[in-house]
Amino acid sequence: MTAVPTHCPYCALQCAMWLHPDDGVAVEPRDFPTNRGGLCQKGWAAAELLDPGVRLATPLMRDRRDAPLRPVTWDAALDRIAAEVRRIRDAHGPDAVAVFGGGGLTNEKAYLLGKFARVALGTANIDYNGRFCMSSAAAAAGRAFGIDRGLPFPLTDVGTAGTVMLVGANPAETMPPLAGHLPRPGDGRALVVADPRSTPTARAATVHLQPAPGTDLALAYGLLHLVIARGLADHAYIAARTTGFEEARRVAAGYWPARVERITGVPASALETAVELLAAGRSRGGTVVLTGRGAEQHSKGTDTVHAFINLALALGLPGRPGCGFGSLTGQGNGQGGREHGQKADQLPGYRRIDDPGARRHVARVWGVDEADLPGPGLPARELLNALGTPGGPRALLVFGSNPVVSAPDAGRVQRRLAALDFLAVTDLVRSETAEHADVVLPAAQWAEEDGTMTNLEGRVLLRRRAVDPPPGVRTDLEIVSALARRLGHRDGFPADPAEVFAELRRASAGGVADYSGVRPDRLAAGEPVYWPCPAGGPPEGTPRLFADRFRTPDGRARFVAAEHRPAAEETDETFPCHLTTGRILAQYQSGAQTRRSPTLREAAPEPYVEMHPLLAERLGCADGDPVRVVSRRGTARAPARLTERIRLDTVFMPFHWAGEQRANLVTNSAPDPVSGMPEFKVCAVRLERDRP
Ligand SMILES: Nc1nc2c(c(=O)[nH]1)N[C@H]1C(S)=C(S)[C@@H](COP(=O)(O)OP(=O)(O)OC[C@H]3O[C@@H](n4cnc5c(=O)[nH]c(N)nc54)[C@H](O)[C@@H]3O)O[C@H]1N2
Ligand SMILES: Nc1nc2c(c(=O)[nH]1)N[C@H]1C(S)=C(S)[C@@H](COP(=O)(O)OP(=O)(O)OC[C@H]3O[C@@H](n4cnc5c(=O)[nH]c(N)nc54)[C@H](O)[C@@H]3O)O[C@H]1N2
Ligand code: SF4
Ligand SMILES: [Mo]
Repeated sequence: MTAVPTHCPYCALQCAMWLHPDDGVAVEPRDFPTNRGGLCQKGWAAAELLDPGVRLATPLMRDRRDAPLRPVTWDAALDRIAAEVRRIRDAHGPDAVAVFGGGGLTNEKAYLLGKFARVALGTANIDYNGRFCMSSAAAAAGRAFGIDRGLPFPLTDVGTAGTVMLVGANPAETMPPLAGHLPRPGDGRALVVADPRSTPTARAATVHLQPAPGTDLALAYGLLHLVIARGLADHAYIAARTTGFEEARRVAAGYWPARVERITGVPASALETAVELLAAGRSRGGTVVLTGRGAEQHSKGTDTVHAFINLALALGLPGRPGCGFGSLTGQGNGQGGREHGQKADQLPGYRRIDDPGARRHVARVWGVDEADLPGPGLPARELLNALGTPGGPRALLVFGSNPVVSAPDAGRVQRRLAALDFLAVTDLVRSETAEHADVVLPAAQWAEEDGTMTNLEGRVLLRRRAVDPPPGVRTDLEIVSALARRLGHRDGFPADPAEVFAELRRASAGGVADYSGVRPDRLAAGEPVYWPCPAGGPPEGTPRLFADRFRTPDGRARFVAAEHRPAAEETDETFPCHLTTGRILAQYQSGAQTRRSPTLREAAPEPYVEMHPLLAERLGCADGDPVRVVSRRGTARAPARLTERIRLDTVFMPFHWAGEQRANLVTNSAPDPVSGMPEFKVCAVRLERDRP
């Protein structure tokens, strides 16, 4: 077999690679506009997970909660799931069976899972881990621009911009090949980074703003204040293309530099430099403002993203050639996964499930009565918290997420899972969540099946089957299809990805995320296709949005103003320190996959608590000493790592490890009122020395 062109199984950059099936499935980087022939360590090591030795090879089941999981046949496992679903549905109604999906699933899987929940299970309760990822950015972009596409322009536009600002993003570790598009010292371009830590990304910056965690909202208004005060706002653009500026101006008036310095800790002089660079970039190839999870994973994440959109609008960036605002989508299919109906409030094509027109259209495509389609269900955090409670879901089917490690306040999530009558998990590996399940189904992987992914630019890509899945393993589509059949749906749930994609295109037609004109032959040829791509329009779809109008009803972008407010949990005498959490280069997410890769495990064997040496001195601990990070919710344990690259009042923990090393035993699930995003990025903790 010859080399197969495909894309990486991990993050939303979806770097292009060749797979050589005859050579032990060797990975070779492939040239592509996004990764330009680069891969990170995770991409290089991706094929290690195809090894049957580290993955699930057969369905597992237990008859009682205290019994061990043991191998069973597919028929036994699927029959058990169908029987439990029927029993629980008959006793407690269809909403008692819930589904939890993932932003790593292909478009076809996300689509079929959404349809399976609404049609085969009849439940309103389907949601997914993307709520923990892009929901604040999505909510703000939807309101401000009328459409949520993480980057409304190709990534190469970032590569030509004279000034790039990154707020709470660390692509040097989270998307290394993307960093190749960023300004570099000495190349005449400017990089502004806002991050409480001096990350590898921040160290390459022209200006590094180092705000206290959870103060970006004030930071954004401080910048807007200066833009207006210095006469750098683009008033012609504001008048012609936006609404709501006066309210944003009124709020910004209250954020003079000295006050912002008091709230954020960022010196007024640094704010001034940042504003000069942001304004000057406009005539030097463009200015681009990008947010990441550092700004978004807060109980005020949506207002914070709005505040940076306000800044971008005041500077006249969105829709101007070479300029713009965007948010860096994280999960492999974080973009497509939030468009095709695995969200509680959504139908395919980014339609709202409470919109009568949307219901009519999708019901027709699905061949069901629109009155039978459920309404909106519970979003991720509420869904997980309601499991096994009176009136809450009693059965949960998980596809492609590991919430025991990745959900906020994970100790509580673990207790909720234990309170369920029935839990089924479909995964590649025996994840920490699978350990809690009554039935575990082994799924095929990226290199073993075809499917489409939508990358962080809204570009639709084809991932191809390069090798056969091991015997005993089935694809997610085959699993959903088989379950639907057992629940009485002989038709409507095909296992063939091409068939599902054809139906997805019809279901999305006329929606915000319109894929109806996405031609499979273009995807197969590797030609660019960006949604929206309506049938009959240009075959490449829409690489750049907003040139003439925004997607709001009046065609104008909206300023949305809100005052700064403190984090949901502030530091005090008992919990005097901020904890923030995030990622490191060699591990991915809950670590379910990457902790099983020998190369990556060697590169990053264990978590750590990053802290300033002066803080460590106060604690009486040296580099490498075991410490406990204690919050109101729980305790995580890891060795101390001393570095002057973090603020004195803040410690950082990566969240990729399980058991007692889980950062999420400590984090706060306090939600953003608009997006439901939990406050992963700041809570109050105390540090204690641990016994070795
Ligand atoms: N290696 C690796 N790469 C990944 C992933 C992975 O798990 N591992 N996951 C993928 C996914 S799903 C995602 S969502 C992306 C995430 O990509 P990023 O957003 O780049 O990743 P994070 O490390 O979560 O957060 C970025 C930065 O926010 C900073 N930060 C923390 N609190 C605050 C704050 O209050 N304000 C500001 N301004 N900054 C703050 C942190 O110090 C951190 O450096 O990465 C993707 N790529
Ligand atoms: N403290 C803290 N917590 C966080 C964050 C943070 O910054 N700090 N970030 C949050 C963010 S941005 C995210 S995106 C979430 C991610 O949280 P999770 O979604 O839990 O992370 P993953 O490890 O990607 O989980 C995916 C699971 O699905 C499996 N899987 C992968 N591909 C497939 C497939 O095709 N089919 C099936 N059936 N299974 C598959 C993997 O083996 C893995 O077990 O974590 C969130 N949690
Ligand atoms: S940057 Fe993301 S897509 Fe690229 S190789 Fe690394 S994990 Fe894979
Ligand atoms: Mo994410």
